[in-house]
Amino acid sequence: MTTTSFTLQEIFELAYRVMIANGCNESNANALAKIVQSAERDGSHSHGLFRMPGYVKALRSGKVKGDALPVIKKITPNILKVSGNNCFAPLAQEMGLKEIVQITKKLGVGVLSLTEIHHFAALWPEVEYLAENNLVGIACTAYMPSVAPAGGNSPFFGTNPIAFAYPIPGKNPIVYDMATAAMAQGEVQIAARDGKKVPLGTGLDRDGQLTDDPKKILEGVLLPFGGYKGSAIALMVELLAAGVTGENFSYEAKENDNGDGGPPQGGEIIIALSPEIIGGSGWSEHVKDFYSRLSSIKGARIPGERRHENRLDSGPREINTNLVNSIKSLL
Ligand code: PYC
Repeated sequence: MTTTSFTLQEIFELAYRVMIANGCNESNANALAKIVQSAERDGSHSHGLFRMPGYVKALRSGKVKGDALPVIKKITPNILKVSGNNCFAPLAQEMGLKEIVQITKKLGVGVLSLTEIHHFAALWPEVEYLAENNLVGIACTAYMPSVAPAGGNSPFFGTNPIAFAYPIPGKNPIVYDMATAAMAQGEVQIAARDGKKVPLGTGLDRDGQLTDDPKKILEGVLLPFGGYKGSAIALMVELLAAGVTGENFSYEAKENDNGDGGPPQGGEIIIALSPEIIGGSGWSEHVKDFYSRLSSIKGARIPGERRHENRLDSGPREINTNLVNSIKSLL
């Protein structure tokens, strides 16, 4: 694979310029370009520049409004609803998160319901922001059907990612963000592009047979991670992100989508909790002890650690040259 070096600033500028060239106003372009830049900075390639062609398709078809102004409404003292008016998710998140932090610090629990948004990015930025403010964050969103429910072999669930973050005083927060599919669809697409195999169990071909060929899985169906347990979590994500918010279930998102290849309209739910208010002031010592016992286990994986390590490198990132050329052609 041929790559091209890009500084983090150049990554931001490329994403920003492409968004502006395709009809975004400054606030939408800025929010989206920041998300793309942070994905590349942290090594989350399937959610960074790789998503740009899909974002542009959604703007060019008119499905996403590049000048959308999300509207915030307080439903109760600690439930906020942000109607995105068909913006890409990052601007609606940016607006809602600032306010839900203040609410949760006062009331202990905050719920942010995002509707009429188009989410195609990673979810860790939203929960990590909460943890940086000493709050616990949980977020999930549904997508279009690509994952079979356990026992079935036709798509019903989206990749339905769920993210969680917990503040650890004096350390980076614990943060995870995982598709409830055995592998995020973007990673399967990257493996197909790069001619790599994926682990058996990732998905089925169109005849319902297990395969390690990502191209055949993209024609067939992904499987949930962990069999019926992952399937149950994918189901929970549908019910929280679509059932609770009143937005599209994955099958509705597909039925209502124009098929342009960009992210469909959907919802996201973000739940914030204050350990200080709920657990009392001893929470920080308690969780520090938990963290030090966990991290003393040789080889134990701490979710979010790899991304935080990648972040220490402020140097250029290597980006697939074909991808760079296809993004530049969108200017
Ligand atoms: O990573 O599959 C994904 C995803 C769907 C919606 C937002 N991110």
